[in-house]
Amino acid sequence: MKHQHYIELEETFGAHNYKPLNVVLHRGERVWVWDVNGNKYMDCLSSYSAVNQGHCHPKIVQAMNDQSQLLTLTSRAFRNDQLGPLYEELCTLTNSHKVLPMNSGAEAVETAIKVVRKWGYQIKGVAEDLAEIIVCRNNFHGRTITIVGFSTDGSSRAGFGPFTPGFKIVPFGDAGALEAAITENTVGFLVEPIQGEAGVIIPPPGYLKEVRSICTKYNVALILDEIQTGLGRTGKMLAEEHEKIEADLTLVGKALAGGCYPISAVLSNTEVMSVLQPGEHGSTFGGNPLACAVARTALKVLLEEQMIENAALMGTYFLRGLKKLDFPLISEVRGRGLLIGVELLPEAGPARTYCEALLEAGILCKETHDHIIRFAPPLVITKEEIDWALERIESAFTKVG
Ligand code: IF1
Repeated sequence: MKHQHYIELEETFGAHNYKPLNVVLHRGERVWVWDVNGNKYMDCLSSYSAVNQGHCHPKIVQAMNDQSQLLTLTSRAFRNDQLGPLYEELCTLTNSHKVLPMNSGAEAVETAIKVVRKWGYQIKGVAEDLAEIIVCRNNFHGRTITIVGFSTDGSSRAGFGPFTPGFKIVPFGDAGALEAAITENTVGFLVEPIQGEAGVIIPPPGYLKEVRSICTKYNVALILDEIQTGLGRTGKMLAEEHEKIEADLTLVGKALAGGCYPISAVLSNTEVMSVLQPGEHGSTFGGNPLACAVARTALKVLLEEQMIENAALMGTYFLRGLKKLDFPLISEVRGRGLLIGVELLPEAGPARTYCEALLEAGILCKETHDHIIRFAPPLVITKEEIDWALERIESAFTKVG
């Protein structure tokens, strides 16, 4: 079928909730993807950090093949032989006590909201239905009604009201503002260690440490959304490690199964999750044996192939190379590990134009807002592949600029 025909099918029969670049992909391997005409591209988005281990990692695919011929779904009405081992391996890797498995990142966020509210009423003693959770301006935590209700991005909220009450918004990176917003009804603070969608916004050094001590001081559950920053993306297993803190609840998803299967999880290293009793929360596919088997291998290769260390090394190398680009229309290059944002000056024109030029040059990436381009390749990228990319980024930017 022709490239254009695939596009027409999507446009004709699909809801238009995305405006994708007009590349029709057919195959992926490590950092590379090929379109239906055999053209090769470097994937510098990694499906928003869900393909950290590289496309179609052979061991992860093998695990998926093997388990899919054994047992794919049991529901949680019964037990299976993959869930417990995943729990143990996840807790060991993240220094957690408990795991609650879900499927999408948004479901993990919603689960955390339910758990800290219940913890607030039962343990902290907040009056029924008065629990408050503080979030940050420019947050991105998913697309459910409750989550977009506390978004500050108009396009995420418009037309979807009415929204869930009980949320307060404070500026990101401002620990004083967080402390000032806490009341006797505050049960949690939900925050991304680095704001991905907002444009790879890195908080001031020490922010997360201050936030940790404020939450401890006022007995507020610190919920770190590591769905995008976690699992090696920033050069550590979890981004919280850069400031040597531990959240009360940590949310992971995306790369948890290496981009081969949807699975997310709420990790708790305090007793917050003990408030949940049987039958009070769940999901048909949550903790299914196929997801767990794939996730176990995805975590294993992340460690065995030292992808996290590689993300730190290659991230520093990529960042340095981008900072050296001789392109005056770049206002800032920032990032941690292989989560990098290139901010353009307003006069550079829309970032989408640069993404289209990069597509022509063989690089797939995505603009966030209209003036920031995110570069987040799989963590297996090599120095030579980064050099290949830097050359083409420079020529594509110059061509547009
Ligand atoms: C889309 C954005 C990124 C996330 C964080 C929770 C979730 C996400 C920090 C929800 C998901 C995805 C969603 C996807 C595009 C992408 C995205 F542009 F939307 F904002 F990465 F920045 N917490 N992010 O980044 O996880 O329910 O999607 O599994 O909605 O288009 P999910």
